[in-house]
Amino acid sequence: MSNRRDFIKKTALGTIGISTILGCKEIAKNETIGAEINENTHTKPIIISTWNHGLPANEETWKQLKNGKPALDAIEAGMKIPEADPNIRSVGYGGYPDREGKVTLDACIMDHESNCGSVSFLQGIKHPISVAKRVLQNTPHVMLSGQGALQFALSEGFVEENLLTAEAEKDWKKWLEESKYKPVINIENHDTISMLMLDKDGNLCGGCTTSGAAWKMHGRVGDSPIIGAGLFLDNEVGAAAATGLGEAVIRTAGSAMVVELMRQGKSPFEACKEITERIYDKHKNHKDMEYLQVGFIALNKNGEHAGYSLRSGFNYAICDEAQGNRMEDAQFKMTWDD
Ligand code: SD4
Repeated sequence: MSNRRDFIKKTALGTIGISTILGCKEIAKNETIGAEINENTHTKPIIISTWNHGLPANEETWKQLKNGKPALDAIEAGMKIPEADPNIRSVGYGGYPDREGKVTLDACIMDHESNCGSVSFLQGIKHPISVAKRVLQNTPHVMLSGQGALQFALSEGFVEENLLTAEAEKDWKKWLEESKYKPVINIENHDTISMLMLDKDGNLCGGCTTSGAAWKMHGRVGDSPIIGAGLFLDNEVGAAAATGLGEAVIRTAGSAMVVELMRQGKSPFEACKEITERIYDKHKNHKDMEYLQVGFIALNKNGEHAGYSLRSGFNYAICDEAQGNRMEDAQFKMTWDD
């Protein structure tokens, strides 16, 4: 637990004075934990992404948009940044493997016409978000899984490669010494990346990509590739995405419910908070589940956005013309000590 406390402290300090440049203006951010709800942004386009690795992802997506690329291509390009980064242990190449030592990836993408593409339990392909986009564009299906997803990727020209880096393998071998099934979430602040975007025409789209919970059982699929759980949007209403313990998000159809609450008139903040609290209520044993963490981000048709998490430490990156690319600490229900 002390690790988590240190991490939370570090996160708070890390965000003080963060300054980022994004082809527009430089910003210095001074708010930290419990920052004001930022629901007054009315600019388009706007991109929001989970965690610190959302910053470079947003930056790339923004660049693509400015170069006139279609929204889905821009989302894909942004998400490929953390997927390719060997230092991010929870996404793509360099992600932690399952308990058998296999890196298995989940990803999905969705556009404003509710077209969806998704891959789950995909091995050996560095950019699952790109395969998910091809599923959307080139198949009559929404989701391909495992060997079939790999076969499809290869038929589309993707190249199979080893995604287990020496560092991730070392950590896995260390874990094997005790071999406890304890998904490690939110400790080092580099988790699943989910991205939501409202483009200049006022259309929504989103994506999500992850290597999932570390040391998961072989074959386990989380919420991230599941439309309605890890990601959902309705172009009439808004978009939502999740990070954290996938099982908890699937149980509550998390992202779909956040969007549905926005349809009923709730703000992004109110919707994220209500579903997070629903998850809390459904896990009465949360004290025995010290790894239980979920976080949601949401963006509505007006460009209003919010993030909210069950436990402290969740943050998300926001990028728009007015304020550039910056981090916001999400409000939360409880700390890791509660
Ligand atoms: C999963 N939701 O596989 C993913 C992991 C994650 O923050 O988001 N971690 O359950």
